[in-house]
Amino acid sequence: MADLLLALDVKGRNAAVRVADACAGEVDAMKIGYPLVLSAGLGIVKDLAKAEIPIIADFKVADIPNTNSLICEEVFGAGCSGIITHAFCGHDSLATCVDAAHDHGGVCYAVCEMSHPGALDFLSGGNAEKMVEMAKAVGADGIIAPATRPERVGVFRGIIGRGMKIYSPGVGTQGARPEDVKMYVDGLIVGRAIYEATDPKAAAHEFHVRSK
Ligand code: OMP
Repeated sequence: MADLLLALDVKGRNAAVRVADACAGEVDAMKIGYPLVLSAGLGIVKDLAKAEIPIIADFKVADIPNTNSLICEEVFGAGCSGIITHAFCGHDSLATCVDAAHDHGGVCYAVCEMSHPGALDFLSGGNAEKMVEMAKAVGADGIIAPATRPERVGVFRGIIGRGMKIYSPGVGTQGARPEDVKMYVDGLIVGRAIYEATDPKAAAHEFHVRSK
Protein backbone atom coordinates (compact mmCIF):
# COMPACT_ATOMS: atom_id res chain seq x y z
CA MET A 1 0.00 0.00 0.00
CA ALA A 2 1.29 3.45 -0.87
CA ASP A 3 1.86 5.94 1.92
CA LEU A 4 -0.29 9.05 2.01
CA LEU A 5 1.55 12.35 2.29
CA LEU A 6 -0.68 15.34 3.03
CA ALA A 7 0.33 18.56 1.26
CA LEU A 8 -0.61 21.10 3.89
CA ASP A 9 -0.80 24.14 1.62
CA VAL A 10 -3.26 26.04 3.80
CA LYS A 11 -2.47 29.53 5.04
CA GLY A 12 -1.99 30.38 8.69
CA ARG A 13 -1.37 28.44 11.88
CA ASN A 14 -4.98 27.76 12.88
CA ALA A 15 -6.03 26.20 9.58
CA ALA A 16 -2.87 24.09 9.48
CA VAL A 17 -3.26 22.75 13.02
CA ARG A 18 -6.95 22.04 12.46
CA VAL A 19 -6.35 20.00 9.29
CA ALA A 20 -3.28 18.22 10.71
CA ASP A 21 -5.09 17.21 13.90
CA ALA A 22 -8.10 16.05 11.91
CA CYS A 23 -5.96 13.87 9.65
CA ALA A 24 -3.80 12.30 12.37
CA GLY A 25 -3.98 8.52 11.98
CA GLU A 26 -4.89 8.76 8.30
CA VAL A 27 -1.71 10.25 6.81
CA ASP A 28 1.86 8.95 7.02
CA ALA A 29 3.59 12.32 6.64
CA MET A 30 2.81 15.98 6.04
CA LYS A 31 4.42 18.33 3.58
CA ILE A 32 4.71 22.02 4.36
CA GLY A 33 5.83 24.61 1.85
CA TYR A 34 5.85 28.28 0.96
CA PRO A 35 2.11 29.00 1.38
CA LEU A 36 2.09 27.80 4.98
CA VAL A 37 5.58 28.81 6.10
CA LEU A 38 5.35 32.31 4.59
CA SER A 39 1.99 32.86 6.29
CA ALA A 40 2.68 31.21 9.64
CA GLY A 41 6.47 31.19 9.99
CA LEU A 42 8.83 28.25 10.35
CA GLY A 43 7.68 27.90 13.97
CA ILE A 44 4.67 26.11 12.48
CA VAL A 45 6.81 22.96 12.58
CA LYS A 46 6.64 22.99 16.39
CA ASP A 47 2.94 23.91 16.34
CA LEU A 48 2.25 20.83 14.22
CA ALA A 49 4.31 18.48 16.38
CA LYS A 50 1.30 17.51 18.51
CA ALA A 51 -0.18 15.59 15.57
CA GLU A 52 2.94 13.35 15.70
CA ILE A 53 3.19 13.12 11.91
CA PRO A 54 6.62 13.43 10.25
CA ILE A 55 7.02 16.78 8.49
CA ILE A 56 8.70 17.18 5.11
CA ALA A 57 9.72 20.69 4.05
CA ASP A 58 8.85 21.28 0.41
CA PHE A 59 10.94 24.32 -0.47
CA LYS A 60 11.91 22.89 -3.88
CA VAL A 61 15.40 24.07 -3.07
CA ALA A 62 17.11 25.29 -6.24
CA ASP A 63 20.29 27.25 -5.61
CA ILE A 64 24.06 27.00 -5.39
CA PRO A 65 25.40 24.46 -2.89
CA ASN A 66 26.24 27.01 -0.18
CA THR A 67 22.78 28.58 -0.20
CA ASN A 68 21.18 25.14 -0.29
CA SER A 69 23.23 24.19 2.74
CA LEU A 70 22.03 27.27 4.67
CA ILE A 71 18.41 26.46 3.80
CA CYS A 72 18.82 22.86 4.95
CA GLU A 73 20.26 23.98 8.30
CA GLU A 74 17.12 26.02 8.97
CA VAL A 75 14.77 23.25 7.85
CA PHE A 76 16.31 20.48 9.93
CA GLY A 77 17.04 22.81 12.84
CA ALA A 78 13.32 23.59 12.96
CA GLY A 79 12.49 19.92 13.38
CA CYS A 80 11.58 18.75 9.89
CA SER A 81 12.48 15.18 9.02
CA GLY A 82 12.84 15.65 5.28
CA ILE A 83 13.34 18.15 2.50
CA ILE A 84 12.23 18.34 -1.13
CA THR A 85 14.70 19.89 -3.56
CA HIS A 86 14.79 20.48 -7.29
CA ALA A 87 17.18 18.23 -9.16
CA PHE A 88 17.77 20.47 -12.20
CA CYS A 89 20.43 22.61 -10.46
CA GLY A 90 22.85 19.74 -10.83
CA HIS A 91 24.81 17.16 -8.88
CA ASP A 92 26.63 19.45 -6.44
CA SER A 93 23.52 21.39 -5.45
CA LEU A 94 21.56 18.20 -4.93
CA ALA A 95 24.37 16.38 -3.11
CA THR A 96 24.60 19.26 -0.63
CA CYS A 97 20.95 18.78 0.32
CA VAL A 98 21.28 15.00 0.51
CA ASP A 99 24.33 15.24 2.75
CA ALA A 100 22.72 17.87 5.00
CA ALA A 101 19.61 15.71 5.35
CA HIS A 102 21.65 12.64 6.26
CA ASP A 103 23.80 14.61 8.72
CA HIS A 104 20.57 15.39 10.57
CA GLY A 105 19.13 11.89 10.31
CA GLY A 106 16.65 13.11 7.71
CA VAL A 107 15.75 12.37 4.11
CA CYS A 108 16.00 14.26 0.83
CA TYR A 109 13.70 13.82 -2.16
CA ALA A 110 14.54 15.29 -5.57
CA VAL A 111 11.92 16.64 -7.97
CA CYS A 112 12.77 15.08 -11.34
CA GLU A 113 9.62 15.74 -13.37
CA MET A 114 6.70 17.91 -12.30
CA SER A 115 3.01 17.15 -12.57
CA HIS A 116 1.63 20.23 -14.36
CA PRO A 117 1.43 20.56 -18.19
CA GLY A 118 4.11 23.27 -18.42
CA ALA A 119 6.61 20.95 -16.76
CA LEU A 120 7.44 19.62 -20.22
CA ASP A 121 8.14 23.02 -21.82
CA PHE A 122 11.85 22.85 -21.03
CA LEU A 123 12.60 19.72 -19.03
CA SER A 124 11.85 17.12 -21.67
CA GLY A 125 13.91 15.07 -24.11
CA GLY A 126 15.47 12.73 -21.61
CA ASN A 127 16.45 15.33 -19.01
CA ALA A 128 14.18 13.87 -16.36
CA GLU A 129 15.77 10.46 -16.82
CA LYS A 130 19.20 12.08 -16.37
CA MET A 131 18.03 13.76 -13.17
CA VAL A 132 16.73 10.46 -11.84
CA GLU A 133 20.12 8.84 -12.56
CA MET A 134 21.85 11.74 -10.81
CA ALA A 135 19.56 11.52 -7.78
CA LYS A 136 20.46 7.86 -7.50
CA ALA A 137 24.19 8.59 -7.92
CA VAL A 138 24.31 11.20 -5.14
CA GLY A 139 22.36 9.03 -2.71
CA ALA A 140 19.01 10.81 -2.62
CA ASP A 141 16.40 8.92 -0.62
CA GLY A 142 13.84 9.25 -3.34
CA ILE A 143 12.35 11.26 -6.16
CA ILE A 144 9.16 13.21 -6.79
CA ALA A 145 7.44 12.16 -10.02
CA PRO A 146 4.06 13.01 -11.58
CA ALA A 147 0.95 10.90 -10.98
CA THR A 148 -0.49 12.82 -13.93
CA ARG A 149 1.87 10.79 -16.17
CA PRO A 150 1.86 7.27 -14.71
CA GLU A 151 3.83 5.88 -17.65
CA ARG A 152 6.67 8.26 -16.81
CA VAL A 153 6.64 7.14 -13.18
CA GLY A 154 6.95 3.57 -14.48
CA VAL A 155 10.02 4.59 -16.51
CA PHE A 156 11.61 6.22 -13.46
CA ARG A 157 10.90 3.15 -11.34
CA GLY A 158 12.73 1.12 -13.94
CA ILE A 159 15.79 3.37 -13.53
CA ILE A 160 15.97 3.46 -9.74
CA GLY A 161 14.68 -0.02 -8.94
CA ARG A 162 13.21 -0.53 -5.46
CA GLY A 163 16.11 0.95 -3.50
CA MET A 164 14.77 4.51 -3.61
CA LYS A 165 11.33 5.91 -2.89
CA ILE A 166 8.99 7.56 -5.36
CA TYR A 167 6.45 10.06 -4.03
CA SER A 168 3.87 11.20 -6.51
CA PRO A 169 1.70 14.34 -6.56
CA GLY A 170 -1.16 14.97 -8.95
CA VAL A 171 -3.97 12.75 -7.69
CA GLY A 172 -7.25 14.43 -6.78
CA THR A 173 -7.57 18.04 -7.89
CA GLN A 174 -4.91 17.78 -10.63
CA GLY A 175 -6.91 14.93 -12.14
CA ALA A 176 -4.87 11.77 -11.62
CA ARG A 177 -6.26 8.65 -9.93
CA PRO A 178 -4.44 6.61 -7.27
CA GLU A 179 -5.40 3.41 -9.09
CA ASP A 180 -3.32 4.40 -12.15
CA VAL A 181 -0.03 5.02 -10.36
CA LYS A 182 -0.06 3.18 -7.04
CA MET A 183 1.85 0.19 -8.44
CA TYR A 184 4.89 2.37 -9.15
CA VAL A 185 5.06 4.56 -6.06
CA ASP A 186 5.85 4.43 -2.36
CA GLY A 187 3.52 7.28 -1.59
CA LEU A 188 0.92 9.68 -2.95
CA ILE A 189 1.04 13.41 -2.24
CA VAL A 190 -2.44 14.90 -1.88
CA GLY A 191 -3.34 18.46 -0.97
CA ARG A 192 -6.56 20.21 -1.94
CA ALA A 193 -8.67 17.06 -2.24
CA ILE A 194 -8.05 16.56 1.48
CA TYR A 195 -7.63 19.99 3.09
CA GLU A 196 -10.49 21.57 1.12
CA ALA A 197 -12.86 18.65 1.84
CA THR A 198 -15.73 19.15 4.24
CA ASP A 199 -14.35 16.22 6.22
CA PRO A 200 -10.54 16.09 5.68
CA LYS A 201 -10.17 12.91 7.76
CA ALA A 202 -12.75 11.06 5.68
CA ALA A 203 -11.15 12.31 2.46
CA ALA A 204 -7.71 11.16 3.65
CA HIS A 205 -9.17 7.79 4.61
CA GLU A 206 -10.62 7.37 1.12
CA PHE A 207 -7.24 8.06 -0.51
CA HIS A 208 -5.64 5.57 1.86
CA VAL A 209 -8.13 2.90 0.84
CA ARG A 210 -7.76 3.68 -2.87
CA SER A 211 -3.96 3.46 -2.68
CA LYS A 212 -4.05 -0.12 -1.32
P1 OMP B 1 -2.73 19.27 -4.77
O1 OMP B 1 -2.68 19.49 -6.25
O2 OMP B 1 -3.56 20.29 -4.06
O3 OMP B 1 -3.08 17.85 -4.43
O4 OMP B 1 -1.25 19.52 -4.20
C1 OMP B 1 -0.15 18.86 -4.71
C2 OMP B 1 1.06 19.20 -3.89
O5 OMP B 1 2.20 18.56 -4.47
C3 OMP B 1 1.41 20.68 -3.82
O6 OMP B 1 2.00 20.95 -2.57
C4 OMP B 1 2.43 20.87 -4.92
O7 OMP B 1 3.32 21.93 -4.64
C5 OMP B 1 3.18 19.52 -4.87
N1 OMP B 1 3.79 19.10 -6.14
C6 OMP B 1 3.04 19.03 -7.29
O8 OMP B 1 1.83 19.24 -7.29
N2 OMP B 1 3.65 18.71 -8.46
C7 OMP B 1 4.99 18.41 -8.55
O9 OMP B 1 5.46 18.11 -9.63
C8 OMP B 1 5.74 18.44 -7.37
C9 OMP B 1 5.14 18.71 -6.17
C10 OMP B 1 5.95 18.50 -4.96
O10 OMP B 1 7.18 18.62 -5.06
O11 OMP B 1 5.45 18.13 -3.91
